[in-house]
Amino acid sequence: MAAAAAAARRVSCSLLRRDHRHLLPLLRPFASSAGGQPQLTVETSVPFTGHKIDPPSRSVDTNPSELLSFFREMSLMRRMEIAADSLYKSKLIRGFCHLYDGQEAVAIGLEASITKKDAIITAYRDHCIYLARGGSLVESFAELMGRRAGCSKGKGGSMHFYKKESGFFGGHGIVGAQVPLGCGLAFAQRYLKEGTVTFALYGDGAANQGQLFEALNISALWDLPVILVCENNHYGMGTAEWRAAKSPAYYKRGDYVPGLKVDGMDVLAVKQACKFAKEYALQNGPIILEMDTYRYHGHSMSDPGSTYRTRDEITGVRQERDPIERVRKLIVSYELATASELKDFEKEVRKEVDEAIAQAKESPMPDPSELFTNVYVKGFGVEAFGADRKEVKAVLP
Ligand SMILES: Cc1ncc(C[n+]2csc(CCOP(=O)(O)OP(=O)(O)O)c2C)c(N)n1
Ligand SMILES: [Mg+2]
Repeated sequence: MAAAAAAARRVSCSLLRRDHRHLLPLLRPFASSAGGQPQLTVETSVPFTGHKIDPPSRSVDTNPSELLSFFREMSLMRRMEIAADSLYKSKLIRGFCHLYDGQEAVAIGLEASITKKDAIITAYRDHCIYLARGGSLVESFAELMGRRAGCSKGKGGSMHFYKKESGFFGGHGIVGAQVPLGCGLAFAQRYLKEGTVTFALYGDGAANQGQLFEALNISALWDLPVILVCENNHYGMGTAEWRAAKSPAYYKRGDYVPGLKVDGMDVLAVKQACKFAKEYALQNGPIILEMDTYRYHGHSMSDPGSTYRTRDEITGVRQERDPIERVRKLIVSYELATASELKDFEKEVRKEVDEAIAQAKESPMPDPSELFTNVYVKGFGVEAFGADRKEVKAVLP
């Protein structure tokens, strides 16, 4: 971080290196330095496309420390997921495990536009959202390895990360089920007049489910402050979107509910869209954001991810649209840090992840009595039988 601070102090907006002049249409610095930091304005990679709404501006305000923190946080997420892959292969993580590498810009851009009083709820691809909400690496790895120090006490595993105090309501394994729950959270926010919103994230596969439309209908009818975020990574397990959806324009699928199509690989575009959506939802009710994104790993650890898509497709996205590389280019062309400083950054990140894994491994497995806590049964291990549920069998831990 010391390198980042030093780099940020060195920033001079008027100094775009000669060899980066070709980026001028993309980068439009202006000389304001309110708050001590130079303010930067960056154009999004592509324009937003609106459905029943005028889209926000493509010019996004940012500053050096934000860009550096985006780089750092996305690198941390990327490294965490790659390390989880290795831990899985060494059998230290078992069961379900869905990785988020490739999609990091959605988690980071969303977090940059809201507060911890706003709520987020997502499906099973949840590790990085948890991290973005302020969760720690140790809690994440401990949860993945089923240890006591995990964010769900080692009882949830990969799909059930949770951090209620920071407005993160999971981590859900049943495809689509989190969307009606998210609408319920928004109902509570409206009822309690909290002035906050809920972002309910779901995949392109989930986007075809009936429950989504039922929840959206009632949310629109009651003007609930909910933002439906479709993370369109273009596949639901091994099924390409065109095999599953008559209309893959998910931002339009709310019909009477407005929507916005966003480049989900561009963290600044995600930030701009989420800020816009929050303001809209507080005034008017639901809106849909379709994030055009991509997952580098297979669907889960049992899927190599290369039987239903070509290697060229994956390599092409990495080369052309990678969210970390995009921010790296911005940082270097603004001279906020050099390429070698960013490499040092990444080395620090790698060390941080390794240390967290070592610490998480020291945490013991949950006590067997935990089998009977936090389950929907009254009392420890008590089950009721019979038509009138009057026969009771108690199994003590
Ligand atoms: C109700 C239900 N049906 C099926 C499954 C099995 N399943 C798990 S993930 C998945 C694909 C979902 O794809 P998508 O919504 O695009 O999310 P992504 O994995 O791409 O993030 C399916 C069918 C499930 N968990 N729940
Ligand atoms: Mg998908």
